[in-house]
Parts: sequence; structure tokens; C-alpha cells
Amino acid sequence: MKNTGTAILRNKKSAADREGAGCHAQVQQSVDHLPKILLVGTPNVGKSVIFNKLTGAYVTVSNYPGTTVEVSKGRGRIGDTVYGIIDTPGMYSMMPITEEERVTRDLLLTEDPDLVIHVTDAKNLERMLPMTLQLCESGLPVILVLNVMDEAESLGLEINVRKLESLLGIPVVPTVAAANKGLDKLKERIREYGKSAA
Ligand SMILES: Nc1nc2c(ncn2[C@@H]2O[C@H](COP(=O)(O)OP(=O)(O)OP(=O)(O)O)[C@@H](O)[C@H]2O)c(=O)[nH]1
Ligand SMILES: [Mg+2]
Repeated sequence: MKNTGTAILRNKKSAADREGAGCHAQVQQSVDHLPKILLVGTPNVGKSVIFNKLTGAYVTVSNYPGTTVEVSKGRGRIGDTVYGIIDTPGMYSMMPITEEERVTRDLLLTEDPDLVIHVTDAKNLERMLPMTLQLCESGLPVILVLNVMDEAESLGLEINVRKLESLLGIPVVPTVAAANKGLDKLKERIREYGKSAA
């Protein structure tokens, strides 16, 4: 993807610096009109690693309006489609307690995502599945990612992915995001989802 100026460069400055940068509205716009993917899940499960793999270099980070919570947005081409991809703050439940959780709940409600990727830590899958169900019950189109499969496997855990898919009725993708494993499969499932929604 070609860089069209300063608007969609990865921005590592502090939030305060960025607010003064003047390119913010442009970045926002460049993501807003695109089909949208939201990455959600509890803290520390690999959402941002997956976000970085899906978006590459064209990312902006900004405070969610009225909060000090940072939200990253970027563009990513998957198949023939360029998506706007949003990395949300960690959330334990759709019933928010912390400011971070409120921001993620608001993003889910207001961004009208074309796809929600629920990223989980495969070691703690049982604790994380209730949120998958909450997301599905909210009528959101969900793909479940079982990340950190390397650690799950070294603990001797075996997950029957096909059975989980048929029980939940949604795509389930095992990944080791930090080692770049399973990301191609995830992109393939995103492409299939896009086609079935068209
Ligand atoms: N072993 C292992 N570590 C991983 C994997 N994916 C991510 N990590 C590591 O897990 C840690 C957390 O990753 P992040 O991407 O920051 O997690 P996050 O879900 O964005 O966390 P919050 O933003 O705090 O909600 C990092 O140290 C990653 O390198 C994986 O598949 N296996
Ligand atoms: Mg993160």
C-alpha cells in the first residue's frame, strides 16, 4: 500500500503529541468508510500482536473521545478487500466495569463491525468462551481465535477445533500469533466470511 502522506503512518508519539499533529481526522476518515474488523478479548491474549500482523505499517493510535484510553486503528488488505481494523482495550465481559471495558463495549455498539475477532488464550479457553457466547448472542458476526496455542500444547492441552466450530456455529482458528503461525488461516477465514456476507 502506498503511503499517502503523514495521514496513515504508524505513530509512536505520545497521545498528547498526536492530538496536536493535525492529521487525526484524516486517519479516522481513512478507516471509517472501510468494512470494519474489531479485535476484542481479555487483556494480554495477543490482540495487538494480531492487529500488527493484519495491519502492517499504516496505523494510528488515539484516545477514545472523553477518555485516556488508547485505541489503535489501521488498514489491512485481506484478499481483495481493504479493511479498517480496530484493536480494542482488554475486556472481561460485555458488562463493563473499567473505563477500558466501557470503551470496548462502546466500540462494539457504535462501530457496526462487519466482523468481530474474539482473541482468546487457548490455555484458558473455558474461562473465555462465555464472552464468545455474549458476542454471538449480541448478534455480532464472530470469528474465535485460539491464540497462544504453543503454550497450550506444551501443557498437553488438546482442543478439538472442528467440534468447537460446530458447537458454536462460527469459524475457530488456532494461532501462535507471536510466531506468525495461523495468521494465513485467519485471513482465509476472514475472506470466506466476507464472501458469505456479500
Ligand atoms: N507464547 C505466546 N505468546 C504470545 C502469543 N501471542 C502473543 N504473545 C505475547 O503475549 C503478550 C501480550 O500480547 P499483546 O498483543 O500485547 O496482548 P493484548 O491482548 O493486546 O493485551 P492488552 O492490550 O493488554 O489487552 C506479548 O508479550 C506477546 O508477545 C502466542 O501465540 N504465544
Ligand atoms: Mg493490546
